Amino acid sequence: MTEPDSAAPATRCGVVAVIGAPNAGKSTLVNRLVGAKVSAVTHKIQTTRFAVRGVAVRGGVQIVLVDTPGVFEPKRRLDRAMVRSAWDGTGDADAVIHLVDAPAHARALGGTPTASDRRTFEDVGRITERLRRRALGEGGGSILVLNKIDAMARDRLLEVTRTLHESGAYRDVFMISAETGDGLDDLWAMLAGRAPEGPWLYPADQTADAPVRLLAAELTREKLMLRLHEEVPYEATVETDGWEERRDGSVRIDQTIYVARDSQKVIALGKGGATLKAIGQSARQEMEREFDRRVHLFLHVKVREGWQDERARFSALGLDFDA
Ligand SMILES: Nc1nc2c(ncn2[C@@H]2O[C@H](COP(=O)(O)OP(=O)(O)OP(=O)(O)O)[C@@H](O)[C@H]2O)c(=O)[nH]1
Ligand SMILES: [Mg+2]
Repeated sequence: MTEPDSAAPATRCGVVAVIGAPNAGKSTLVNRLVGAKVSAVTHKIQTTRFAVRGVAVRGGVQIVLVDTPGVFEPKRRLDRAMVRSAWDGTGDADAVIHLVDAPAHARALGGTPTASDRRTFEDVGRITERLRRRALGEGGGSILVLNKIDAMARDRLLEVTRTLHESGAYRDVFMISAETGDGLDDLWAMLAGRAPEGPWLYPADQTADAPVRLLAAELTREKLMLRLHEEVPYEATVETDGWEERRDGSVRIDQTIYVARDSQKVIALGKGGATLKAIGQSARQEMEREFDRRVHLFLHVKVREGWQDERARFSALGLDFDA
């Protein structure tokens, strides 16, 4: 006969999806809570292309955070697959956070909004509507989290909160700065308090569940997005082709950057290959930090017209080609 082990403290584990318009700070929030870089962050929209799971642990609680691509009106096939991946990410979650760029929302409500503020405002409206319908169906309600409060006057927050809260889609409101960490302890306390009792889904020392080759490709794509302008980053994708462990503990990583046109290859290479070299250098440095080992990184640029219509490129990212 086995006695129930009453001495062992109960563990908790919850899955929390973070959804929001492009550029709301979803990846910044997930990285911050996890305490490691599990998802790419840039100032550009549409940085995250597929749902990424980061694992955060504090005390006896493990929270699996699902970072998702921004939700916007999709036009291309890749956009559709990204938006589908975002909503799919909320499917098996115990809780859904809707992260909103509060300063952008405040400007759209009554200020001097930019075109991108207006787009964000519309995206937020569509997300709220879908979450509202979901709340009616499941009686749950999502968590509204207003981000970037470091970048706005506090008195504007009230109006933002009121207009979003009256939709009835949300059961809680939090105000945070994912960048400075302001408000994150309160947010964590709520998430931890509501996490169901149960065993952890991941080992205590694991922070991400994406294969390391995919994480490495994302780090390179982040550097490429930061360094290249206009349409190039959106028409590029990165794949890890080779991962070779060396006896001295270092690793050789070979990656291909696919671009859609010759002119983009010229830009990606830069004068005498200088741009590619700089991208490679900062990607390698970050890989060495994240993987805690020496990295030899070899980047190749290939023109692949129409890669955005190739099934294989989508499955490399875990995206649904037929979304
Ligand atoms: N001032 C300020 N900026 C922030 C904050 N959180 C994120 N940012 C910035 O907002 C930009 C977008 O951040 P991301 O984390 O990439 O946003 P995202 O929602 O993941 O974007 P997509 O993946 O493109 O949908 C970056 O430049 C961040 O540094 C914050 O709390 N305050
Ligand atoms: Mg992101």
